[in-house]
Order: sequence, then structure tokens, then C-alpha cells
Amino acid sequence: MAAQAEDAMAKLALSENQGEAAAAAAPPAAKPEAEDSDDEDDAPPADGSAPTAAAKKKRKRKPKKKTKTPTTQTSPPSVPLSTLFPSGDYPIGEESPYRDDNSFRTTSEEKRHLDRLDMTYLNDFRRGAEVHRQVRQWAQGWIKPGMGLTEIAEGIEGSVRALTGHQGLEDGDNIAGGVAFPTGLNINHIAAHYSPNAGNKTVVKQEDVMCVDFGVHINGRIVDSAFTMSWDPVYDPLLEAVKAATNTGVAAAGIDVRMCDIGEQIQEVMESYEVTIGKETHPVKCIRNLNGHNIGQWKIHGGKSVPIVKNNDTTKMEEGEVFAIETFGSTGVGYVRDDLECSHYAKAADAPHVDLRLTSAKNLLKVINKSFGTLPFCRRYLDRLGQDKYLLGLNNLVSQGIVEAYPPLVDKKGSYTAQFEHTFLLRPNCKEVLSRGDDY
Ligand SMILES: [Co+2]
Repeated sequence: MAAQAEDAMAKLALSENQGEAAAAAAPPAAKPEAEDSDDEDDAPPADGSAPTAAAKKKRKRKPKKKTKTPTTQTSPPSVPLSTLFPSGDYPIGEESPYRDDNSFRTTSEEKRHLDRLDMTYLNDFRRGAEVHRQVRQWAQGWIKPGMGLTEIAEGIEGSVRALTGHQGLEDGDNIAGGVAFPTGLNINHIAAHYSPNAGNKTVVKQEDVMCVDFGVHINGRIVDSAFTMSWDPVYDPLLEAVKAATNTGVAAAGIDVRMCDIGEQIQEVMESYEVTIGKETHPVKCIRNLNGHNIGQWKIHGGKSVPIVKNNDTTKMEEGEVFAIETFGSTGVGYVRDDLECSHYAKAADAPHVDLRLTSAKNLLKVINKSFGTLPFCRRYLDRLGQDKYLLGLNNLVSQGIVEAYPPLVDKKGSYTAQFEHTFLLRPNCKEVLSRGDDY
């Protein structure tokens, strides 16, 4: 889920950005995830021949369990991760060493000790990341032109709920784990924060470019990751630009690294690409008022922003912080504004204590507190909890500053936007890209 930049900063970045030569650094190749093996040593020969005496003996000594636990995921995904990983240890993300002044961290005993201290929360992140990978890799094959956005969003969210083991219907269940924020399905000039509301009839078309941005959380440890799909190869350079830009940002990130240095490198890579659509060639531009962000527990935007253009922000990344780096490329103006019907909302972390007069607002706030806390939600999530006629109450909460509305963010009509996003953790002794997969 994207963070929107302050207007002043985005404009500053624009004026500074004229006439910069772009020197593209090659992005690191994604390392494939380690697959856990499900070899079965004691299975009878597959060709149907009689088992050897030794094999018989072995089977007698070690009888198979009567109920076989599934070791592979179904399609669509439905098997909880806790069943697939009975040890409770989830796959480690992509680990990479710190560089330069921080290279001592790789071998530092003190840092290694710190790293081992709190494995529970690290494991929660890894579990969420594996849910994200399994759901998105299924979704990438399942989503096809002709499908409706509602069907796509519900398919993704249903799978996340099944794999995390949190249907989110009982009080507190969605706060313990599950869907971390509304599934963003952002088509063409819509860059972020679009999720279908009830009755949405939008269908994905062959010639569309669609960003899919969804989040998984376990105990408030949020994995925020996004990718872009298209079915016409003309858009490939746009998608490549954004993928490379995101990987550049992820590679540049580290303890003590300044935001301005990350933004500059992202922009250099992104804007070294162009894309020809029909007879027109467009430079790929960074959307300068969209940002990556740090992530707190149950808090998708932790207060720090990771710009994706050249800027003056000398804020540094720090040990222990979690960041989502997301970059957005566009064939339009590279600047987004609010438009269209709002679907995304979240209770403000610093929500004022207001005596609510409107009963519907009071009741809705209770539902939000029990089901979402400060996690972003959308209108469909209220619908599935059995809420109806809540719009007046919801708008009242927004106008009182208790709930914030995040309307869709769009570039110029007729333009195309793409997004890739990863979540990583700055562990004491290495950077772990939690959401890395062999897809992106
Ligand atoms: Co995000």
C-alpha cells in the first residue's frame, strides 16, 4: 500500500530533476526461494512392483500415519501454512550482507546475538511472507482478462484468510492475523488505493496493465508486496523499468542509508527506460508523490517515507526497522491526484477522543476497533461483517478525524502505471527481503 508524499517535496524533486543523466545500475537477480523437500523415503515403488524385503521391514518398523497431512498447497490455495510447516519454522527471505561501514555486522558476535533474541516476530513475518508468495503465485496464473475485479479481490483475500487461518469474522480474529489491508487492483492510469466496492462491474481487459497490491499480517507483522500484470508485450519495458527500480531501491537500502540516496538511485534506473505504445514512445517516469514507507506493528505507514525521486531527505534507515519499498512508473505526468470513489479507510493512529453523537458512527467505530484496529480496511470488509447502511457513519468518522480515507490515486487519463513492492527487515547482522520470491 502506497504512502503519498507531501506536495512541497514532490514539487521540489521535480524542479531538481531536469537534465539529469541516467546511469542505470543492473538490478540484482532475484534468488529463488529454497523449496522445502517433501521426499518420502519409505514409499513403496511407484511402478507397482513388489516392495523388497528390506523395504517391507522398514515399513513395519515405521508405520505410516493413518491420516496423511497435505504437504503441498492446493489451487486455489486453501491449506493453512501451519499445516504445511508443522515445525513452525517458515522459509527465510533473501538475506544480504550490509556493505561499507556496516560490513562488520555480518560477523559481529554482538549483532549475531541480537539477531537471535526475538525469533517469534521474525517467524511471524516469514509466515506472512510465505502466505503472500503462495497466494500471489497462484493469482498470477489464475487472473485472466475477462475476470471481474470483485472476483479477483475476493479470490486473493479468501486465500490469504485460509492460509493464515484467520477468517476474520469473530471479534479480534482479523487483528490476530489475516488480510493486512484492502487488495489494490489498480488498472492503467490508476496507480494506487483502488479496490472494488460492492456492485463494482469492472472487468480486466487484454490491453490493461494492472497492479496487484495486497498485504498479509500475522500478529500485526505486515508483509506489504505488489506486482504488475499485463497481457500485451508492448508494456514489458514499463514493467521491467519498475521491477528494476524497486530492486535497485531494495539493494540500496540498509542501516544508516539516507532516504535521499535511495530515491536518487531509484529514479536513475526507472527513468533510463522508455516504452512504445502504438506509435508513441513515452519516457518512463517515477510517480514523484508516491513513496515507500516503514512499517510498524499493525501500522502500515510507520512515519518514515522512502521517496522514489531525487530529494533532500537525509533521514536514515535504522537497525531493526521494517520497510516496504515500492516504486511506481508511469507513461503519464508522474504525479497522482485523488479521484474516483473511495474504498480504502483506516483508523487514525492518533485518533482524537471525540464524543460521537451519531449512533451509526459510534456503532461502526466499535466494529472497526474489534475487527481492524489501525489496519486499513475497505467497504467490502464491512459488508462481509454484516454491516449495512454505514456510509453516513463512516463519513462522520472521517470528518471527525477518527478514520482516514485513502481515495484512489490516479495519473493522467490514458496513461499507464506499474508498481512493484517488497517488504524487508533491517536485522542487526543482515538485511532480509521477506517478500522475495522467484517471481519477483
Ligand atoms: Co506499501
